[in-house]
Amino acid sequence: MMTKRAWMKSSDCLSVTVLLMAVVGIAGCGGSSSVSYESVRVVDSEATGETRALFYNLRRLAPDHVLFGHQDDLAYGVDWWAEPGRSDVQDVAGAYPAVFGWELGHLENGAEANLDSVNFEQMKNWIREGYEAGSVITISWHMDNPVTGGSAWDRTRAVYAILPGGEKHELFISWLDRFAEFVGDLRSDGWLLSKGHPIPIVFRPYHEHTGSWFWWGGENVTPDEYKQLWRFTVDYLRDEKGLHNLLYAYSTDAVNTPEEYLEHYPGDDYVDVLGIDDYQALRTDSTITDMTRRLAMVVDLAEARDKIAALTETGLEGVPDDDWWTNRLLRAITADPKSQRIAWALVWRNANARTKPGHHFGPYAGHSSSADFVRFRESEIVMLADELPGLYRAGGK
Ligand code: BMA
Repeated sequence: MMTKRAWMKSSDCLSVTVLLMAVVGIAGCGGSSSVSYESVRVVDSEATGETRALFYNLRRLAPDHVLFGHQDDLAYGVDWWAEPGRSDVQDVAGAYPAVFGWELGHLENGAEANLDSVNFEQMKNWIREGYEAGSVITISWHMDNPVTGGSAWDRTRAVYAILPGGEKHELFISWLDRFAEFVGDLRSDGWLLSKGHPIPIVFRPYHEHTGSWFWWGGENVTPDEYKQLWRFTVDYLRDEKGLHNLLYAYSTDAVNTPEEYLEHYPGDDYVDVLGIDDYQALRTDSTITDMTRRLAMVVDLAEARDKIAALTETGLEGVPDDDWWTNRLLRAITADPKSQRIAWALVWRNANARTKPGHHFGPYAGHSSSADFVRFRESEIVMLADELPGLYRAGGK
């Protein structure tokens, strides 16, 4: 197994060999990999170099490393709001998360802020900041119900209505247009050589569709409607809007069999990341084995398709155990050599205590699990932003 240290060493040599590798097509700096940059295939055959490099590097890292992610990390924490440069994860562990999750709910309505009051213009800046820190950016979207105007949790059937020919199709197109406009503004402003290039985004729409709590999931949609919605979304964003900086992540809720996992799967041509959201398993010693089993299943499904597996959402509200990070999350991930091959694990947001007290899934300074979070981050396999190799560099070793 390549250790964290060995990886960083080999990544240092990227800068001096990447040109050579590109010219003569050889692997440099030792180490072995079953993945080559040239063989990487993503949903978008015209994906930008940075986007392809991200996919390639995540695949290369996944066998030995798990990138730690946190939702809304730069926007607010349990006792602060929009303080430049601040992050609860950094407060505790001295570094930013390696994955930043962001949420677009209410963008579809032309709102200035999302459903959790995060201003969209500020969000764009935080996305740029996270990218310049070298981390992965992933976006979810709790979009309102297009039929009723209710929230994402309004279970009124709606997917049939937004498909081509449906009475809300034009409305839905206007939502995707707003998405494209938002993503179009996400450009790098810091790197001298490629200033202005589009920031790669892992887009994770219509998540947790195996449950019935959103209008796009469970009893509220047929598998066929869901697949059509997914494929339409990808085709439209890629081919009509010309977005070539997206990787597409499919994520179910906690399911136990490949059949359940794949019931709504739109096909290998439409998915880059096979994700799973799993919150319930991390409560007790006896249930964490369920998560290990589920992660191993997703890794199997992903690797059979040359895709990436990820724990796209997890956590336990309030982080009730002082050793939760090492004794629950890390244990669940590392209990099996297969489950450990996920590329990242993202915990949900640290809601501001004034708006939603106790609703935090990450650590924060002064919380009783903070010392354990530091132990967690010191583990050989866990990576925060300060340990990442250049994820966006072609050839990426
Ligand atoms: C949920 C909760 C909600 C939030 C939503 C979208 O799980 O955190 O409070 O509005 O995610 O971020």
